[in-house]
Amino acid sequence: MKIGIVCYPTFGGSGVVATELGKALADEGHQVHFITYSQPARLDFFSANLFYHEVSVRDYPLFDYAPYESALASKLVDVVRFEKLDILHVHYAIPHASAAFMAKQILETYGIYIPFVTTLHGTDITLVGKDPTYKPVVTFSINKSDGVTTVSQNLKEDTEAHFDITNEIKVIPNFIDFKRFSLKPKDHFKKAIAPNNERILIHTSNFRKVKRTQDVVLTFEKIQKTIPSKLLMVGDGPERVYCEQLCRDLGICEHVRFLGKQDAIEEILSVSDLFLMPSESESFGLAALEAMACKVPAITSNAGGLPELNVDGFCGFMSNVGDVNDMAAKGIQILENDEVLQQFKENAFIRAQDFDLKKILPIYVDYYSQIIEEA
Ligand code: GMT
Repeated sequence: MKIGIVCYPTFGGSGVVATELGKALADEGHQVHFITYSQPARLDFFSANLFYHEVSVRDYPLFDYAPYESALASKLVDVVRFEKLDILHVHYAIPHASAAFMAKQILETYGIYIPFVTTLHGTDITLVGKDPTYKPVVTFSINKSDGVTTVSQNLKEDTEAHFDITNEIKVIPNFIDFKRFSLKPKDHFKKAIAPNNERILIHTSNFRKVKRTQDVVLTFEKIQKTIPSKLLMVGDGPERVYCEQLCRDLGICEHVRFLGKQDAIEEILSVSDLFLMPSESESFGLAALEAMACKVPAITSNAGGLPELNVDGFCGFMSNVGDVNDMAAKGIQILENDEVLQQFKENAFIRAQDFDLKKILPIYVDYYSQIIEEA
């Protein structure tokens, strides 16, 4: 198949899923064309089946806001026409689904029919999409998509509850590529972080409010009173400064390292013992799956789609949003005994295998074929 992929080319989960999916499809022999405003973060190598088309938005003194959606739709028309694509797969509703619909309409005037699949990732529905500013466009473009997927059953139900959806939604969960995410021998790194063999806790995110990163610090502060431990905070974003201040206020700075944005996240996960994800809402929780693949159990909130990933008492525990006392108690339960910790680590790895790329990729391929056939 010749597949066009549209996504946000940033470190966010939707961009990661789109990029990893495109790479895997290309490995399988499909021709994959990424159409984005800059090179996706994990697409920094050459492959014969991968193509990248940059959407450049021309500025003009009249524009207070450059019309990205129109530039994207025009680029889609161009790429579909000249590369003869079979299907478009757009990740994140706004503005990708509506741009795809516009491109599809324009292409029909050339006698070209192109179906498009929209994958909803979470914040495009839970935070942004429900805003009246965007809701009519989000509803319309979901209903006009030839196929719609969500990354969890919870996100599907949330979408159906808050939008007037007439389309069937298919759930295809996030996936993990074990070729990249697996335990790496990084003992020297572990020694540098935890010279006295302390337990290592980790949080990775974009430090947006929805991630409740201050709860990570509060939970850690309680755990380290009982269990000698260190905390790694990976990523960057608006909440980071407040977390740093909180560490100062609590007097725990010597036990917390803020590492900023990191590419080789699997290496840092490989030295970690417990992952913390106390999010306010999380449609799936890809970062927790990446941790589990590297044998790191997770304490998460029970929000959104997290119960579809985290199996309470098996590969981690879940707590109510904001209940840092419960998260700390459950963290201590996992960390205080070597054998218990080892068992949770093995279980985390077992759970991650349910989301192996090898299992999820064929679901996408079959879905594309079905959509193309129905078109
Ligand atoms: O979590 C983020 O801030 C990034 C966000 C995005 O929209 O790119 O991630 C969302 O999509 C991921 C991939 O499908 C999911 O694993 C994340 O759970 C989801 N984030 C939220 O729902 C907050």
